[in-house]
Amino acid sequence: MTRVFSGVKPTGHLTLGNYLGAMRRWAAVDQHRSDALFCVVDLHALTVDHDPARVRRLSRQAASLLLAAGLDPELCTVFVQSHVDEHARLSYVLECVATDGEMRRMIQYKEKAARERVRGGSVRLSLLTYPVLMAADILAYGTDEVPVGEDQTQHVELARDLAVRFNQRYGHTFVVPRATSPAVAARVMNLQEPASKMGKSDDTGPGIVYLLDEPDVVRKKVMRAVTDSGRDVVYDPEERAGLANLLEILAACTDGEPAELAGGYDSYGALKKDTAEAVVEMLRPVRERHMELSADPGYVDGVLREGAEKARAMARPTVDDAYRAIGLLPPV
Ligand code: AQP
Repeated sequence: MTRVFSGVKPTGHLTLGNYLGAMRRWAAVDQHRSDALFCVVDLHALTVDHDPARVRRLSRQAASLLLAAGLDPELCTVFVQSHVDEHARLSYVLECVATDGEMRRMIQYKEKAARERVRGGSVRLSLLTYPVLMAADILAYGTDEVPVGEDQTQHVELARDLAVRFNQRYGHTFVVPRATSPAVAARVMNLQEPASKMGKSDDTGPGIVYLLDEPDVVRKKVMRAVTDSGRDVVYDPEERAGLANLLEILAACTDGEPAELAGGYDSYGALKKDTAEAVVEMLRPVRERHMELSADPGYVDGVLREGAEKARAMARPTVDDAYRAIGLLPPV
């Protein structure tokens, strides 16, 4: 059976981008057709300036939202990265096959390091090595497929490269994974800055739809989305990015096709209204289930406890193999 692994990072409240680019597909497709693990990757949240209490709170909220989005612990494994030591154990070994040049070429590193510098902060070493830890997340489980939004495909490519290099140097140890992305809304853009990805740790709140936003807040954000001075509704991601983003969001919510949907509108206002309602309706059950789960923290704890046990048992043999293969003396 195909092994699938993916995760969300508790660096902020989860967004419509996280949902359309990744979580929705995990629940609707991946958990049903594969042996799947989904993880709150909390170690990755420590790579930028962070507040410990907030990371803990957001980790719990992200776990609850994964379940609220439809992940079923009977079908898949849901857990928190830091509860499974194998991720950090394997990461070190993979650092010994990765190069600093590879790390410095990562687009997300360049963008996030630049942002940290603008804010006057220093860049944590862990931000540079973050893609290696992500490779460890993936390779520890013998993962075949990594369903991610487009922004993460470069990191999955790196995981592939490291797996191939390790196998060539030290003998076959890792399955070589591949990224998969949705056909529509693989990169949801910020509603206020359509040239930038909708990112949960960005500062432009009005451009970001959070999964837990009240319906009226969602409506307001979508109605105020930046478009352009044109009048006709056409799907042109290159020239009319804001409009294209709205059409992609509507298409993703209604299982439609952006260019076809464009033909049905003669004003931006009508498109925005329908998009807002489609988003509100899509998120309604997620918010409701999240509220129910918030009232039952013992249930979420139980899922995470069992998930970590299962994940540990799955990861340990591969990580032990990697330790042996690279030349470390097994415990005596
Ligand atoms: N805007 C997006 N469009 C489509 N997919 C997206 N994803 C994130 N943003 C978008 C996908 O959601 C999954 C979980 O993402 P993550 O938590 O690992 O964080 P990220 O990729 O770094 O994105 P964020 O939300 O913007 O976080 P910050 O701001 O902290 O960097 C991934 O599969 C991702 O592709």
